[in-house]
Amino acid sequence: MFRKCITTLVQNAFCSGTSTHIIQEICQRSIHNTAGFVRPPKILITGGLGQLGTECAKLLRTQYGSENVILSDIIKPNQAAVESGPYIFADILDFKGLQKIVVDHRVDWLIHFSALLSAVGEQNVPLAVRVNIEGVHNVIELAKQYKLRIFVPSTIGAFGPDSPRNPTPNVTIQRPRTIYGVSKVHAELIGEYYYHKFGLDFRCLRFPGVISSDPPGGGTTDYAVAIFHEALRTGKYTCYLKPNTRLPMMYIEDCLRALHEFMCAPDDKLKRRVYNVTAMSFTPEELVECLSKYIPNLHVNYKPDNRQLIADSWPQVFDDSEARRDWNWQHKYDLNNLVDFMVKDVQENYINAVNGSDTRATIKI
Ligand code: AKB
Repeated sequence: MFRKCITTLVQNAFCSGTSTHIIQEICQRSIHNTAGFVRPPKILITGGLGQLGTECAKLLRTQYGSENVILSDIIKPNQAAVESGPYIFADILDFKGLQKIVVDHRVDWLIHFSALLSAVGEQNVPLAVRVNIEGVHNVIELAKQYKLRIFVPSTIGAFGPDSPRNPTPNVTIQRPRTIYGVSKVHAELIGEYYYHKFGLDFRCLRFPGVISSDPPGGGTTDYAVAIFHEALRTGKYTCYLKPNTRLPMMYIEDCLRALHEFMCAPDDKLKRRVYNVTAMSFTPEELVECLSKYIPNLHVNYKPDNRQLIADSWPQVFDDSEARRDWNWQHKYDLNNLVDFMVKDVQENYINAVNGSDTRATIKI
């Protein structure tokens, strides 16, 4: 079906004199097989049961077909994950196992989400080194051997106290003070090295804090997700960052659209392999002010812990002008519509789903 659509699209594009931009895009998004036909890419997502994996699979499955997007992790999946499309066990520390998956499933693109985030990485440095550094060695080498296009996310956490924080440009000093940040700088550099040395199609976006109704695990920006769950359930929240801690953020839909557009961007548009992307920057008190419109009696207090030190070394405002210039990155969600979507999503899918609709905190939707 997809092949037929693409073939027709390509024919129509040529016949109707469609711009080369569209033709390039069709070609970038698809793979030529030996018979010269185009087919959708076969995509493997590692760390698929983390914050981004399931939603990323959902988006890519609408584009390329359910059977072409394989979600993987070492965690036992729930029923919904199994029913939504292919799900397999993949341990990123097992190189042979990864080779077998790529060969058996004829993988073309690898989206590598497996990682320990900033706060949890500090609690288990040896594990973070294994997952975030050895894991990246494995997938980069794998992508080289099998000529895969590979996406590895980086982060605002790849910067540190010596970096300019407002704004933080695409290329500047990077001296992070967390193992998470160090491992992400390493991923950026080894990916770029493989690109220059071996022609590996390595693509990397530095994401800010990503906000989704699915809870993330172990990050410094997680307060901006946890607050929705807690505040809607109880009308209260204790924030582990100071009220004026400004950090770059984006809604998950923008984040995954950025990832997909970047994966499809024609090679000749990419002046770099690593780009900053963002949508907004806000502080806990600005988020609380916005959320109070929905929960008028919301009560938030502030008890900074060691995550404050991490946040204080990170960018406050992220300069993503190079992504906007080179491959036309544009965000859609600002603080107001992000809060509106999050309130509805968390209320419907988490609070009401557990409690029934009568026991929620008094909210105005
Ligand atoms: C974290 O807080 O560790 C992550 C990130 C910004 O990379 N959300």
